[in-house]
Amino acid sequence: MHWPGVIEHYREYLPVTEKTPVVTLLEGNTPLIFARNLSQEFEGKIQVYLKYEGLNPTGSFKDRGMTVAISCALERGAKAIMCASTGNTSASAAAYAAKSRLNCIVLIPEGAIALGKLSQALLHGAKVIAIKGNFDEALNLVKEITSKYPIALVNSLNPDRIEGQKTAAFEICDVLGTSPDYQALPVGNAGNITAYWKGYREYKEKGKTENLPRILGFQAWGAAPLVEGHPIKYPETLATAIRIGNPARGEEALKASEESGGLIEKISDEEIIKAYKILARKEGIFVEPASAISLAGIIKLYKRGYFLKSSTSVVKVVCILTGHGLKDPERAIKESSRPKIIPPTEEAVLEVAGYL
Ligand code: AN7
Repeated sequence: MHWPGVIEHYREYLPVTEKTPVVTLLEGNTPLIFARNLSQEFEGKIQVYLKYEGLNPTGSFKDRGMTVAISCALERGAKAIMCASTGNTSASAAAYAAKSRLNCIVLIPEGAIALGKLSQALLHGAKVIAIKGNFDEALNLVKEITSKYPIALVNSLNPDRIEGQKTAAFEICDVLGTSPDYQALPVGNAGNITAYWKGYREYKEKGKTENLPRILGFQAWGAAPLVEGHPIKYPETLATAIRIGNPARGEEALKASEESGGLIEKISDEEIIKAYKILARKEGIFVEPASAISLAGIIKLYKRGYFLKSSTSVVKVVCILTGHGLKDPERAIKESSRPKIIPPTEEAVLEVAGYL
């Protein structure tokens, strides 16, 4: 089947008309992978599915929201777009802006975005500006500037972003034939958790599914405003994608977890790295650290006996893997042992490989 991108595939659920100039890189339709090895580790009590959003055109889930945000901005006559970003939004905005010939300005926190993401935004030709400040400060500036100048804001405060991103929930239900029992995902600025919850509810209202999943949102320990109950002025975590102290859609994230009967929890950087390695080594899936928090959270809750309270015997859990591992190659190298350097002889190779 030819996949036409999320707007054409889910047109009836999206705020587009015949007149909307659709800008697409054929995002969406990402694989939902059954994690057989991982599921065994949960003693058959949990079936883990991985929604590999890193396989979107720019390597993250942001493309789903960006195709809608950019198409709708164009329809309204926009000539320029702007966002603040911990990296992935900037890469996605830059790519879709290039395709639609829009001027793109991105504000990033200096020194705090992963190399892959920076390289994307730069090569796609966005005006990349680094501020001596964090994401939250960058977003405040973007809100100010876009309210005064004719520049469209494409952060997830823009409702079109949420509309596009909710299509991932549709895809999960379309593949499983039902909604999962639980859905785990990272929470940064809280746009994606808002989008998923909206998507699941809409699919149920339309009669496409009978149930709703419990939404499990995870924040990094040093950047967990929704768990602590107040903004964090200096958020810290190695998962730079979610190094956010004052989420724009925080209220909605709390609502999603409460209404669905789920929760929002904080996870340490050590737990994130452990899950990062498990995904790579047990399932062959390379994600960026922020994405590994979905699995890290499941492991933590499992150890606590959280899933035993569930009524069904085997629970289906979908972990959203939001961004590709190649986004942050420096982290992968930092967490691994360097290759040994040896003389170019058969003996030396076999010795290091453990065959001698
Ligand atoms: C890989 O790019 O905020 O809770 O500016 O890149 O919807 O913010 C990225 C966020 C999870 C959190 N996983 O999603 C940005 C940005 C990855 C991410 C999140 C982000 P939201």
